[in-house]
Amino acid sequence: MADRTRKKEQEDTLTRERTEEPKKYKVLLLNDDYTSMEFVVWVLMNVFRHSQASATRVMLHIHNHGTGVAGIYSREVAETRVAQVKQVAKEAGHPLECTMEPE
Ligand code: TYC
Repeated sequence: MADRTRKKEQEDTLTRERTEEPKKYKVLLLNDDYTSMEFVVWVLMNVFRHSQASATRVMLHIHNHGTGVAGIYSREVAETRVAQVKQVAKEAGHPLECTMEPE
């Protein structure tokens, strides 16, 4: 392939990557045997802005299935939410775990 053609292809690729939607990340809460249901509902309402009904639904899903999605965000916001959950869980003395993964 001519060098010129290869260069053009590379530019096209770079342009396409720049115009793609930024990746979104799922923030997951993990079940455990010690964190109270009330605290998980509080986290879902106060960190992830769920209504009481939605927070209760998500908490019960995590309790029954082991994990569940608290919210979907840009990388930066997801990182901030994970850090917030870890901080409030630590302060409250709960072992609640929170992670993120690409959508
Ligand atoms: N399994 C916990 C209990 O029975 C409740 C719980 C739900 C804990 C969701 C963590 O992410 C969680 N008290």
